Amino acid sequence: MDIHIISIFPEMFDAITKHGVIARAVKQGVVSLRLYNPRDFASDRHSTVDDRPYGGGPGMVMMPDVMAAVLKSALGNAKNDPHVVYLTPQGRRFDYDSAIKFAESSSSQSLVMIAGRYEGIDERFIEHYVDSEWSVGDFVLSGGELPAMIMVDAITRLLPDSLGNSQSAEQDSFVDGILDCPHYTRPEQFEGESVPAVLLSGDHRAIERWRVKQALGRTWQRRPDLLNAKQLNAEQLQLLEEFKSETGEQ
Ligand code: 9D3
Repeated sequence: MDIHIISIFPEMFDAITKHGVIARAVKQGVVSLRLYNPRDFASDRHSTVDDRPYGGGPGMVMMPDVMAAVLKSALGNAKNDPHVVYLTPQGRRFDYDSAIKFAESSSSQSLVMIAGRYEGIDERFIEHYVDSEWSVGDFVLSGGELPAMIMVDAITRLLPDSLGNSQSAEQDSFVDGILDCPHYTRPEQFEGESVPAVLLSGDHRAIERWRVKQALGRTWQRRPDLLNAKQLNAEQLQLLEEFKSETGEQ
């Protein structure tokens, strides 16, 4: 998948291109990332990319002509049928299902992601060039760079051959619509607490049952919205009831 990212702070993306899963995916050719700085496409000698808002008020607005110029450069490098994404607080909320859809379309579609700064981009540019608008949550950030990195990370790890261990993607929280179970490693005693005995038992069926029970129980405690969206089968309902009576909660 080729991803083209437009940002006035391209160095911020070193955070994902130089470390971890995405760096590995880039090295293996699973994904390619290219950055484009709107400043390089400004027409004045100060490389201005923003201007004061018509109608007055605080803040600055990214100029449509500069953004069109940088976008055309990115589109010129896109391999196939580019989809233009704009990261904005006004966008649709990005989640695991959206990440799957982007990953599934990755073989036939290039992605162009535009990270805004200031108050955002002139609306005429958005109407003309943007295919979809995305937010990563209901909190105010300083720009679209971190959201763009969040989306690239979530999508890249779903691409075929991206993770060294393809099993860990399948075992992800949310894959089954519920939270993960707790995890333990050595030492067996830590600050007076021992590891749950079942995990030391060697009884793999009992361990799997305990893990599913904990996952369901934690989802019930912490994210009841996820459980309500999911139809539990008879065994899952039984495990959740066991969790409730074992923890003394209802
Ligand atoms: C403080 C400025 N706000 C007007 C009163 C509007 C505003 C403009 C630009 C708020 C945030 C931003 C910068 N944020 C993003 O570009 C952004 C974002 C976010 O802030 N939260 C969640 N998802 C996203 S995607 C892009």
